[in-house]
Amino acid sequence: MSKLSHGSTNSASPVTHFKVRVLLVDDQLIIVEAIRRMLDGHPDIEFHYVSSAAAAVETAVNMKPTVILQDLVMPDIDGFALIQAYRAQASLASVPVIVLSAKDDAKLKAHSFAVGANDYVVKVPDQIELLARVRYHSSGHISRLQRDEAFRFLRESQQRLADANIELQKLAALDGLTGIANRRRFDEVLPVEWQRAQRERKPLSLLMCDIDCFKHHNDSFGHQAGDMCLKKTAAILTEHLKRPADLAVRYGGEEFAIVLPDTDAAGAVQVAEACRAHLEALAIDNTGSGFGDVVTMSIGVATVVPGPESSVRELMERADKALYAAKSEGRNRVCV
Ligand code: GH3
Ligand code: MG
Ligand code: MG
Ligand code: MG
Repeated sequence: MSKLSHGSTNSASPVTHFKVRVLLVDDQLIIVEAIRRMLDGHPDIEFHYVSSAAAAVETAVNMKPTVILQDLVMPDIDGFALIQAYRAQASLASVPVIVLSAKDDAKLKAHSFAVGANDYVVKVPDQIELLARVRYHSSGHISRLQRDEAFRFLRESQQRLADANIELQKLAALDGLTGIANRRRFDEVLPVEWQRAQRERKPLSLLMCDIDCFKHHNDSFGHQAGDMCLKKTAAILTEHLKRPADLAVRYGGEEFAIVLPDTDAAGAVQVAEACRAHLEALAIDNTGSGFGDVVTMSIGVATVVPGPESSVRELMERADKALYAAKSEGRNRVCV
């Protein structure tokens, strides 16, 4: 029996060419050969046969024919009983059955239809007529397969689109250079954390970090060195976060921000100081900057327990002010 060969099952295209899978059930090999010659060589048709009635049902269940050509007179089981046996199988209940009978007999025809046949052809039929009947009875099945295929393709396309959207949303929240969250993410998260802190009457801390004399580093060591320094700084900030809700973002240029929910001033200063010391310890060359020979950063820390009158802007302003103080007091320090 040849291999199942409906169209491609990959999801690239809904265009598939389903073949008509004909199963001939006949004990006479001369008939099998005659029918085979009529059906073979048509690209839309796949010919299969079984000559033993005893094996017919099992063969049919396994090969899932589009249409069955059924001989009536067979040695062990007659064609009528076989048609009834097909109809008792869920997978064969609606497969079209064309009776192939030696006799052009009205009673046999009537009985064939009574036990569930869909058509009756006197053998040996004319090739054109047989092809027409086989294709006619298969058309519903093929169009169902095509419809299923089209639906499957549609479902998969929708799933791919949804996945791509999720990926896009993730990408839209990330900074392209450093891979950490970006300003957009910060703008989403900070108000949410602010409201949570207000509701739960818990402290919320914000760190604004700015690399010192970064323009000098860029000018003296090149833009690529500057980019590398930004990546290292981003990695340090992320490394020093302890809780899942903590968020480090590249706020813009050489400025970073850290949001620390449920963290008091002492805890926030501790994180800030650890980040500052870590960057300094990397000892990235910044000779000639006028403020030390290695890259450092200044960090402003603000902590609030949001009251009913306070606003998220207030927290930002306080962190900015603290950063400004850290710069004016000599850089490479943490100010509150
Ligand atoms: P200060 O200590 O006062 O913060 O001085 P500064 O030189 O760090 O600050 P300034 O704002 O004058 O310079 C920031 C520099 O950061 C200038 C800009 O070229 C550089 N910069 C901003 N974004 C990027 C980037 O994506 N890559 C690189 N390599 N440099 C950047
Ligand atoms: Mg026979
Ligand atoms: Mg700056
Ligand atoms: Mg700077």
